[in-house]
Amino acid sequence: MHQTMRWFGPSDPVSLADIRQAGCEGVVTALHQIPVGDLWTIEAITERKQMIEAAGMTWTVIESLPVSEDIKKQNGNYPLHIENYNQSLRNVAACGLKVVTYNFMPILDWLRTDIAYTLPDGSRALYFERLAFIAFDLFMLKRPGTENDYTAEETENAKAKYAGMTAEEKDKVFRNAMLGLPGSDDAFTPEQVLAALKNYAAIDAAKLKRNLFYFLQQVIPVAEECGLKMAIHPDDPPYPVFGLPRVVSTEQDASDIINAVPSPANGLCFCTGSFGARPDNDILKMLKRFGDKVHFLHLRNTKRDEAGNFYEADHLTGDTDMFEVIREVLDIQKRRNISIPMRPDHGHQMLDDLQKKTYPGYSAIGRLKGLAELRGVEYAVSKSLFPV
Ligand code: DNO
Repeated sequence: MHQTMRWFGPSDPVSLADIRQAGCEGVVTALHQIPVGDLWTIEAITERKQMIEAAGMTWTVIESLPVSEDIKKQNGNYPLHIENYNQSLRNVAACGLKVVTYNFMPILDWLRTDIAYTLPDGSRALYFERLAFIAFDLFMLKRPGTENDYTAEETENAKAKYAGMTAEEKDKVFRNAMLGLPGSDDAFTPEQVLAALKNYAAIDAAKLKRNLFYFLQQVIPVAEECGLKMAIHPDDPPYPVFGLPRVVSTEQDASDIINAVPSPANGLCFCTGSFGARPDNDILKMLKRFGDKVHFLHLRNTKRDEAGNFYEADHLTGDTDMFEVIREVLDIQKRRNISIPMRPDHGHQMLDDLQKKTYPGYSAIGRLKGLAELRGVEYAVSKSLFPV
């Protein structure tokens, strides 16, 4: 696997030098300073690329070239945004980049209720507690129309949960649920979220999927023409939240997307952590089925419980058998004769990370530990199964 780490750009407290010392050959980043929907110019791309190369690495994957809300809803400025998207694709290809990640989650990207959940060893992880989330939705966001989304029992339990929470706990859940997009320090406000939700009132899962397919029909031919691979990232968590449809959550979704526009350019960012938060996603089966369409790998593990909660476990423990995943990836690589870019997605906050403010999930030492463990498994599997 081609080992990389995500870098949020010059303002990231984890530097390119840190990433290099972690043993990465490549960097995954985006031009976070450019507003969603605007054009990525050759100058801006080149400037970032040179920065990475000066640190001794390559810019392997763009994560993300974000898709605007107008494109997802197919209203407002969406024709212009698609035009800009296609020109940005041509520009990144002209600069020598090869893989572009994006997602199609409405309004919010990933969502957690606790970004500093203390594990028994004292390190901290990201956590999604279903009841805390429902309590937030019902009693803090006060979203209209929640009746259909939760059972009477869930509502009762959330009421009790909310009543038992201290002001500090409520504040923490509130801040975490309203966190902005990865790479941004701007949190959403409940007013913004409620207003944005209204715009999705008429968009159900079938409509959102049609909008996604339309987007693919517009951009995949351009990506194919300029030799780029598009890698869609799954929903996180992989089911509807706030009554919003989510259409990149299951094996069926992945297969629908791939079949919507058959092309070598139309593929997946296979995130074992996001798909894996859902018990009916059989990660290994999906990896086997979609192996030829995996353009980028996020390797991460989650531990679920029966109540619908999950936390981010160590990379090698949790519900996904990482040994089997890596063994399968090495098979795929051999068959396709490529080295698939991967990054250790997220990491715990541990040791010096605990003293440092980094983007949630993107601490230096925790991710280095994850990467080192994954690298060890890869080394052992490749030595034993594919001796040269
Ligand atoms: C979270 C990330 C996602 C991912 C986007 C891709 O840590 O894996 O935010 O970058 O969804 O567009």
